[in-house]
Amino acid sequence: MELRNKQVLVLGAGISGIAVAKVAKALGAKVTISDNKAIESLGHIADTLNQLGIELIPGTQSDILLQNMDMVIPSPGISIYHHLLQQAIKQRIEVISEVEFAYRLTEVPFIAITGTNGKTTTTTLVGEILKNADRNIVLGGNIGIPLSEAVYNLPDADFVVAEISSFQLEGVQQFRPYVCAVLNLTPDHIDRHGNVAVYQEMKERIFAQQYREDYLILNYDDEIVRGMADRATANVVFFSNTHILEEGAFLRGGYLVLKLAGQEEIICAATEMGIRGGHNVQNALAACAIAKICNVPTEIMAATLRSFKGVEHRLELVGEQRGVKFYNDSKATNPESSIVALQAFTEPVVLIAGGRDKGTDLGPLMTEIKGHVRGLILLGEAAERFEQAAKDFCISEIHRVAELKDAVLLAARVAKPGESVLLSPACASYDMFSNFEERGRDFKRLVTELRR
Ligand code: UMA
Repeated sequence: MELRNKQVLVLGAGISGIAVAKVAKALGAKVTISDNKAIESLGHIADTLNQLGIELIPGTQSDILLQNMDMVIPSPGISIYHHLLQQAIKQRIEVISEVEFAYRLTEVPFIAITGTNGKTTTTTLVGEILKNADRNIVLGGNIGIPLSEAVYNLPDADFVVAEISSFQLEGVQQFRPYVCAVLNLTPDHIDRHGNVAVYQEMKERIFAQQYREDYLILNYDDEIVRGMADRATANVVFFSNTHILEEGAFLRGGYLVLKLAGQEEIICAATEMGIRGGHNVQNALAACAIAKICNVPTEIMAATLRSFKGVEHRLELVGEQRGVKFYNDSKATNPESSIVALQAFTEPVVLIAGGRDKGTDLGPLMTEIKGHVRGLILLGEAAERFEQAAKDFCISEIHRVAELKDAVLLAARVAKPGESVLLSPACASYDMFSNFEERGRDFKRLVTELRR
């Protein structure tokens, strides 16, 4: 990508914006970064950017910022309907996402993973399998590592393994992954995209530019995702943990099986896997289908599935107290994630839920809670609505607490040996924490303090 003497405007000085600004600068562009926060809250960032020769403009994001710009790169958190981006499009200034920028930086083939849930686990697992097979990889994207910087720093990689969100897909044009996967699709981020149809449209952009020689991995068990095959140009490989497929990755008699080009291989038993739950079997099947396309031997997939203990804040086992296991699933920021988490438990669960309410239908979650949960502890802005919904479903043991600390202490008191305590909020964290990571770390600290 030729950027010398080009004027680039980056919108948002979060981790994505700062990374892409640095790379654009290194490629010879004149870079301006604008953030709607006041300068006082950008202090340390301002110093760093200043040292790099990147101009930071804090505060109001008005059309004047577009003057003389050749390209605008919005951060993923900024909607394409932002007035400045709409104005840029009107003025025929190129608007691309940081992922599109990263894609244009390299010839290295992309493996891109999207879906409503399971993206981070699957992306990490694919990365682990490829690393164990001695492939040199770049890992990044929505997982928290800006892709542009990661790609720029490792130009000789064998693969770029990227977790991709619907936000990032709003601004892609040429983005063409060699292999991509859509894990599942349930309503999420409706506040951003307006409706489920647009959310799905954004997700489908992940495969829109693929060629016939590329691969698209789709969840056969998810009707909407299965239907995406009708719009695919690439080779479609399905995965399923409920159907024995003629071709693809599937579960048969408790074993993960790969069958591609008529050749069948058994990977391992689902019970041997280091991560629990049917949803993780699906994630593992998707990861193995991807690994197979990258020519990884089955034994390496199996060994990785046995040793892989999951990702922080996703059904993460924190510890055990008097026969009660504590799990941190702070990443579950919507009801669907909490439903799949609950389905991973065979023992009764004391569930800690609540946070910033996304206003989604609570019926399916309450049905799951009724089946798996012995005690429900609610906190945060959503507590009242959750409590009402739980009462409507005749859930008997409901507690309300003010702080996460109270929730952990109460959970430790009410859980019986052999049961598990699960933090799986089904809500965003922003009412009480900066992000889900902070909420998860706080939970882990509180659980550790129980021992004292
Ligand atoms: N800002 C503006 N103008 C606005 C709105 C925001 O200037 O109108 C500024 C804010 O003041 C802030 C910056 O933009 O300084 C924040 O940008 P951002 O929200 O894009 O955050 P980043 O720190 O750059 O993180 C982004 C992703 N964030 C989002 O998609 C919201 C991270 O995904 C991602 O890990 C990171 O880039 C690296 O690629 C997080 C996320 O919540 C984990 N993703 C969503 C999810 O998983 O549900 C999609």
